[in-house]
Amino acid sequence: MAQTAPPTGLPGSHLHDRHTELGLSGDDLVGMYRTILLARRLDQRIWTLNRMGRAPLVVSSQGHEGVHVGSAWAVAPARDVVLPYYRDLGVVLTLGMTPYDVLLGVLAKPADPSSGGRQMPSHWGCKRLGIVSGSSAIATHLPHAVGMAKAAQLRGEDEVVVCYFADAALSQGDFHESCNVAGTHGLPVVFVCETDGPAPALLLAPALAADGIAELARAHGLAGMTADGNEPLDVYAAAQRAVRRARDGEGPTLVACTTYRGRAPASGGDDAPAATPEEIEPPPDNDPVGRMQQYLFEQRLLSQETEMELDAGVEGEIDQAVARAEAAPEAVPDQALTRIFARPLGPLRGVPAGAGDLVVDQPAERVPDGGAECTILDTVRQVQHDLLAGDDRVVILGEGVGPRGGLFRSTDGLYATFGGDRVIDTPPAESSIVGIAIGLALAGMRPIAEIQFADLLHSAFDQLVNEAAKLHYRSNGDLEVPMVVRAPWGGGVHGGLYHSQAVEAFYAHVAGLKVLAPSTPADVAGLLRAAVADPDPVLFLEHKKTYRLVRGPVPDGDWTIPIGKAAIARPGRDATIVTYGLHRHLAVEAANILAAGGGPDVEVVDLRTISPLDHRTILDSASRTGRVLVVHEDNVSFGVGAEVAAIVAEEAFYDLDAPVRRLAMPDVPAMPFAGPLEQALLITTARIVEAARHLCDH
Ligand SMILES: Cc1ncc(C[n+]2csc(CCOP(=O)(O)OP(=O)(O)O)c2C)c(N)n1
Ligand SMILES: [Mg+2]
Repeated sequence: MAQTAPPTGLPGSHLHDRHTELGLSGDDLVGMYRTILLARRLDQRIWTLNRMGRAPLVVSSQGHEGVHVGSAWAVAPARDVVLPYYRDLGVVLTLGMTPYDVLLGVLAKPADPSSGGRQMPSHWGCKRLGIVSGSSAIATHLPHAVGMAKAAQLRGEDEVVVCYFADAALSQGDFHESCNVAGTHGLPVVFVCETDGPAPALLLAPALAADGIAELARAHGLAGMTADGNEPLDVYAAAQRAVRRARDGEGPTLVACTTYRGRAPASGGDDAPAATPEEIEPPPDNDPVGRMQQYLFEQRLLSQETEMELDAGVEGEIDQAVARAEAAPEAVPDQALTRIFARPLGPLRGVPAGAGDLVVDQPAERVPDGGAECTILDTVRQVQHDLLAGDDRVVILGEGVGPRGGLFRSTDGLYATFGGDRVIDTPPAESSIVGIAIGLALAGMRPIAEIQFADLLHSAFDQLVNEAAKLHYRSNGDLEVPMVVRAPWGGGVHGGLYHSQAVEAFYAHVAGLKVLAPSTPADVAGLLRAAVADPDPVLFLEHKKTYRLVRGPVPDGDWTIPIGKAAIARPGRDATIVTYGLHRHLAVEAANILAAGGGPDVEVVDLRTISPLDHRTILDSASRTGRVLVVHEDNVSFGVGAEVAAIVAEEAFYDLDAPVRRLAMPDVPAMPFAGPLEQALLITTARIVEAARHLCDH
């Protein structure tokens, strides 16, 4: 290789050979430099395409290349798992994505390996390369990294999970909740924080220096390291140590890297200038491209001539990638309607016939006869026991699920039988409970997360709605989230505002989630097994008033009940009550009272699954009886009743003899504690009798 005289005496110059100390060869160094240069040139090209009107959005990575390539060089691609931040072009190039892959994303082409054009550019993902799809939220992926690291720890694998984020994440609860669990469990995870000064949107918010960030990590039980992010070898040294610690079972590390923002963070209305010139322009010797180049010159690993050849090679590779990506086929509209569920259970509402994913109808298994009488609570416990015994991938996690056996005792005895690796006590932090379950599921486990009360699930709304529900869609079908979240719901137990809520409508609204609310011990058994076997995220709601009140036979065996199928709880001719949960039992009781008194013969449809809703059973019943009453204890407005009423009105209107009615809780915030106030809101058997009679009198 031709040699050039190295510049000497410059600030930041490297007179000693640092890379050999770090175990890097000359080829490694040239490779690192080429990747850094590729990231810079590709970013510059994407800006150019943007200014020419050929690329709709740039999420710039300029300035961050030293952090990206320096850290990702310490990762074993496709063996370790990486959860990048949206700015991490250099990370994904190091891991094996090509400029063509990147440009397919920039141009939102269907062949984009990250999301098939579903996400904005730079929301990276590629299962083949161990790159896990992220959202636009700044810290929701941290608990996923923790869950994936927990899976590696449980399996005894020496895989390391590396998770990137930046300063803004430090203010998020998910950061603190994730560090807390990573630290207390000693997980094989490396967090890399890219500090480039306050974001333009946050100019007034205090920023932490790298030392402060590392200190924060130490407080959570992680090792905290700092690195000069403009110095790729400094970053590599820290990342290599952190990865080695994780691989050797020594626990998690946070590497805080200081860098700078070379351009506006993204294109758009406010992309120039992003901040004051002092904030966006690096001091002359701070650019990681220049620093690495200087090091290579000094170490005689590169000459000006070979550097120019290398640069021309990079430009040529980008030219070709642009041409190929621009020529790649455009998305076709029907692609918007696919890959919502890994296992679609019915045609999706609003999707035209012939579009969308192929639905494979699940044949209903025959449920055996007989079986011991059990309560719902006994059933939940026994089925979880059997699932843990039958499948090593099943783990239970939640607050107090371990030796204490769960708040309602629904995991009683499971810790003693299966130990703390299978029945995992978590801190009282719902977002991380669900987020970690997502990570476990992404890593191929079958987590069952318990939330003490459905009312407390709201702090995990983000994880359920923005993450679990969208991962399959946003990864264009690359990823699945086979996770079950169990939560006791419902009122009538003097639980007050925060231990009584009906939450099903919030989640049933979300495409990508399956929401179950079974009401008999047999349905709980069959549907809990089906939920754990299902490749999609399932919210499994157990009405807490039924826990000890409702008893019924649970046949032996591991039969399942198909998700998305309602049951006729009581056949009838004159009217249909559509309901679920506790109110299935009250509705059957009401129907029996009416029949005994010579009144109408009322059919009761127990939905069992809220989403996907069993249209066929509802419409068949509505068409036969001509009258429909929906009963639920959730607020009357915007609830399941509204959806059922709309479907019946749209598709069975001419079979109706009366308008569809709803009997539901008035639109008050939640059930109050005082007995008379709670009584005022409860939907009782007597009220169902009255409402059904009124409907039949129409
Ligand atoms: C949960 C959440 N809140 C707010 C935002 C809006 N937002 C987009 S970028 C950004 C700042 C990010 O700053 P930083 O983490 O330092 O990353 P940088 O853009 O500097 O690389 C914010 C607050 C978001 N994406 N997610
Ligand atoms: Mg920043």
